[in-house]
Amino acid sequence: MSEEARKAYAKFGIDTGSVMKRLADIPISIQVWQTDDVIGFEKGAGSLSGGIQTTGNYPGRAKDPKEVMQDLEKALSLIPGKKRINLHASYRITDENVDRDQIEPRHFKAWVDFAKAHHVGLDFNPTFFSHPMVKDNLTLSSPDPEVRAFWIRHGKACRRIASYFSQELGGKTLCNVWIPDGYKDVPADRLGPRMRLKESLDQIFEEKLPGVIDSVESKVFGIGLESFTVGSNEFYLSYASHRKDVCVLLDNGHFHPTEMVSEKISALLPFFDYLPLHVTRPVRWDSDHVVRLDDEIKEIAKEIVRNGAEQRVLIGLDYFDASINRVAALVIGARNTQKALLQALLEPNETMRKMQDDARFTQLLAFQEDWKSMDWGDVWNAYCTKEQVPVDATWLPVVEKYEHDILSKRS
Ligand code: RNT
Ligand code: ZN
Repeated sequence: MSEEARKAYAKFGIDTGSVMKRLADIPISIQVWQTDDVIGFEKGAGSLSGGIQTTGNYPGRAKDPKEVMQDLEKALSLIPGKKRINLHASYRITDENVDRDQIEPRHFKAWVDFAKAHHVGLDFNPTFFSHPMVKDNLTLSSPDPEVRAFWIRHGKACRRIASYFSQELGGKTLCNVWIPDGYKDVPADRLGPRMRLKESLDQIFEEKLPGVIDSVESKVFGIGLESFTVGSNEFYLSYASHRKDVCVLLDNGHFHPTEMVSEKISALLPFFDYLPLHVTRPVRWDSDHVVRLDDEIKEIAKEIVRNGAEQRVLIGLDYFDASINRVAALVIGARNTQKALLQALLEPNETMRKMQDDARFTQLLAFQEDWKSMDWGDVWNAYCTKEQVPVDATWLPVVEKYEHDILSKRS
């Protein structure tokens, strides 16, 4: 790093060395599903359902565990700092013909081996979509008791697998429940489905399991399910506050376009030990574009860092773009998230908080704006070098070579 950059920050009491250490310690959970367009490894898997969609047909999609792991390895080698891998139940690796309600830890042993080899933690998600037992777009809220029972068994099985990950790898594993349940058109009964969802969740969360952080993820609508979502924000917030041992996950693609998840973080931190996030970029809808270094990600990062919540807000990426190189997509979104965190760590947060408390708002505005042209890019490249990953503008050729040698040869 240039001496000028170091000095410029030191002048405001910011030690770039300790900032880099803090940044390296913030885990980013990398979504396995970006590598294969959310298809997974189940027999007959192929089409994504549940109101979510990948669009694009870029060549080189990973099609089996070997290819997915190969792509993840490449991405991990280009992303600095602490990483985790975020799995879905549909990514189990086994020759056994087990359905989702029968899965066990051993079906995920290969992932534990992968995680150990790459010194990463694992997070987990039950898969409540792309399956014949999703009946009329419903799972845990279905009026059919058999459908509900199937998905309750699945939820329970997944929490045990999450607990196994934590036992094997140390630390805690997030197990996040997202269901697609909803209606395309105006329902005649809104309470019935929500009461059934509540009861189903109660059963799923009944067993106390060590090492698991349980969360529930709301959304506004899905494609084909525009009029009603059973698991809305208010529903899950109430559910989680009521129970205390479950937290809510905020996906920043799951709110109305003028609502900001950055604004919600400080509203939840006083009440929950953990606040998991799905970091994504919605374009006009929950489109899950690759995370750019835009204003909202910067604001989210500030809310995490200046509240000292780097180990309480659990950052997971959740986007899936099939129209560009998928390894590059992972790298770009992860590095942008980290750049936002770095910028936040480099801000003189205490000085600005004091300005606010003293009602020195002119000073604060001037300071916030001037701060935008500080030379954080210099610190970023120094950080990448320290972490032994390529600096900006040098990682892409690595991915291009990988595309040429490996991805372009995939059928
Ligand atoms: C869907 C949710 C959910 C999924 C992943 C694949 O709208 O965001 O989190 O994207 O679980
Ligand atoms: Zn999500």
